[in-house]
Amino acid sequence: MAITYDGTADAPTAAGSYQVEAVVTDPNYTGAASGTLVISPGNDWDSWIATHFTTEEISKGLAAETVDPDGDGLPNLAEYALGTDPCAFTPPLVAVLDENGLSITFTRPDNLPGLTYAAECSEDLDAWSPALLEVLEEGDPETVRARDPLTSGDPAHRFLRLRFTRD
Ligand SMILES: [Ca+2]
Repeated sequence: MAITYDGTADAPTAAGSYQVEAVVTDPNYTGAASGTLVISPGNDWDSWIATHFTTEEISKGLAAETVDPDGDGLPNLAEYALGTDPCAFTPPLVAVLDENGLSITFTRPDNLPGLTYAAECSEDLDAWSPALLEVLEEGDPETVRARDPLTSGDPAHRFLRLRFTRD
């Protein structure tokens, strides 16, 4: 049996779509089959980096967690956490003030491995305390809201931020 993937005998490992041909090579039998092999990219950090950055960009440090190559204010780890493109401008997240407090609503890919989301609020950008993080709508992506109910401190001077941490 001879099996080829896009015409070569080497089985692919990178994400993509490959034409597979299988041909019986036994002199006493004949047969052939073909199909398409689809390898989907994983959703872990390393797969995400490999999907969005070239080897050269990675070696230049453009794929590091805290770097922001598209200059949109979201470092790469935040782009990964939010499921956005690290090489194209993403509109900033907007905080909304209403009768329930200060909130930021965002979407995120479901079940990114090894990633923790947290929300924190502050009056002075120095001391931060935990804020509520609630899933509004499950799915992939799912919709999540970070909320500071403004039940303590000075509601006129409040800051709300999202924190993403990788194991
Ligand atoms: Ca960015």
